[in-house]
Amino acid sequence: MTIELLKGDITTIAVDAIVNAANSSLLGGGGVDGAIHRKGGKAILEECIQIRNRQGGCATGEAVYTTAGNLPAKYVIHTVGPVWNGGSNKESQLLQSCYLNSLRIANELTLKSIAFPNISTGIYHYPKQQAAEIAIHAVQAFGEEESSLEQVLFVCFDNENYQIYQKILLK
Ligand code: AR6
Repeated sequence: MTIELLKGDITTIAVDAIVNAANSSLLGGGGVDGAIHRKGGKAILEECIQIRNRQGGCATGEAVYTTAGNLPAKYVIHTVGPVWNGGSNKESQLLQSCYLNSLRIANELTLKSIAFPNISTGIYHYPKQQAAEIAIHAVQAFGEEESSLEQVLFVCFDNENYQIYQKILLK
């Protein structure tokens, strides 16, 4: 399994699944969530509503998947990152769970490639350096196990995250 770093907009990436930094309502919002729903079209929201009706949304740290609608990816895996609230409210475990649960879904769907945004580091204010360390460590740990995944991309929208990831991955 290779880990790659890209700078840009995750909605343009043609991988098997892109991950969305959603909220537990699954009804969309700002940031990357807004961009995915806007560009992916209403098919994504329709499936999110079905999931809500079935299981009442998505808890923090959990993940669900839908079609990617009009996006070049095949699926969107929606995960709900923790809101940063000082660091002693299980934020790190919950953020790690977001990455691991998304990777597990990708493996269950026998996908080969997945792209992650920097979950929780925007509107949810998770400190970027700490979030990057958790993200990279979770993906590396998952990569040690047997899975269908061959390629994991970290897609950084902002320069600060890109530089943080570059530094950690080059170590
Ligand atoms: N492609 C890749 N990354 C992006 C894009 C994009 N098109 N747009 C923003 N980012 P955020 P959160 C980066 O705020 O912190 C929503 O309202 C951004 O630079 O999207 O997990 C949801 O509905 C940042 O590094 O997600 C929730 O309510 C990262 O994506 C809430 O925001 C995450 O920023 C979730 O907050």
